[in-house]
Amino acid sequence: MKLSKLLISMGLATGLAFGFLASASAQTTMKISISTSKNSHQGVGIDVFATEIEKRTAGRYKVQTFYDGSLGGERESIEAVQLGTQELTLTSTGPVPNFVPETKIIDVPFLFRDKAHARMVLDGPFGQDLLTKFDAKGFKALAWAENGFRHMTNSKRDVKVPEDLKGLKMRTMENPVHIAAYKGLGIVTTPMAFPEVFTALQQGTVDGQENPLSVIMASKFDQVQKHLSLTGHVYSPCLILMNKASFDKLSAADKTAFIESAREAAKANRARVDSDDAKGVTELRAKGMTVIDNVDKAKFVAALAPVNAEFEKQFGKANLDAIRNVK
Ligand code: EAX
Repeated sequence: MKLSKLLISMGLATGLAFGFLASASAQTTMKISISTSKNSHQGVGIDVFATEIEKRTAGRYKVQTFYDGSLGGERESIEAVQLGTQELTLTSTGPVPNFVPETKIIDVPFLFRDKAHARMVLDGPFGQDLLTKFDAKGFKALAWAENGFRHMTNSKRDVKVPEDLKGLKMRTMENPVHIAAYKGLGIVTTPMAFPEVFTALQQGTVDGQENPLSVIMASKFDQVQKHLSLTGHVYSPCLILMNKASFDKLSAADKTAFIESAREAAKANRARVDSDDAKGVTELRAKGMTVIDNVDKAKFVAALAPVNAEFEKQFGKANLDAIRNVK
């Protein structure tokens, strides 16, 4: 072999070896988790996220999806994302005030008129500004998603008026705003991580819980709860959170890809919440639940007046009104 040929073939071999190494290390795998099942509004959200990320980064990033709280409950997942042992999670705002207290205001009951109002606030300047509050706490908040409006279920009785809630032992999220409000309604509050809820309802550790139709259906709470009241007492936002250091390492184009994928995920998630809301009552009745669908919300708002006065002090009446007045 002539020297020139030898050099060319050596060069080729090295090139191939480097090429191989480069492509082998070019794929980065990340984890994302949810507390509900694959066949749920959150499952749809993270599935779309994973597909979009692969597409938008030409396969350089791959997102592994974990359902049913298999990596832990929401608080644990948020902690894992903060520490970086897990890159991503889609979580409700339930446990979030313990990490980013500024989010508390959006967990105030009867703050949003309907889903369109909530989505407008969260996708608008107020919500987008709130996302930036996560930066200082080790997160990049990519986008808002949702669970929908929360309703009450229990195994004891139909809840038509606030008085019916008195003395009911209900599981709540680990959320200080919810807990204060539900106590104000006379509920015996039992904060608990979501993965424990089904068993707690089944064993009668608690009488009831509250969650949107999307969550009630995905988690088959109809198997362990008889009474559902469409109280719609609070909107339940979700967030797609990413470990800040993992996000900061991305190229500018990949950062955009991650944010846009999260927005696509939220779109799919919200569309599924809408379809769950549209068919939920019929489905849950068919599964044997008694559904009170004519709850007088004004009575619940009135019962919450003393707690609301506290919220106005804590969050500022002007701030609450600014959210209420978004049209
Ligand atoms: O995000 O804990 C809850 O009740 C949440 O709504 C549930 O984990 C879905």
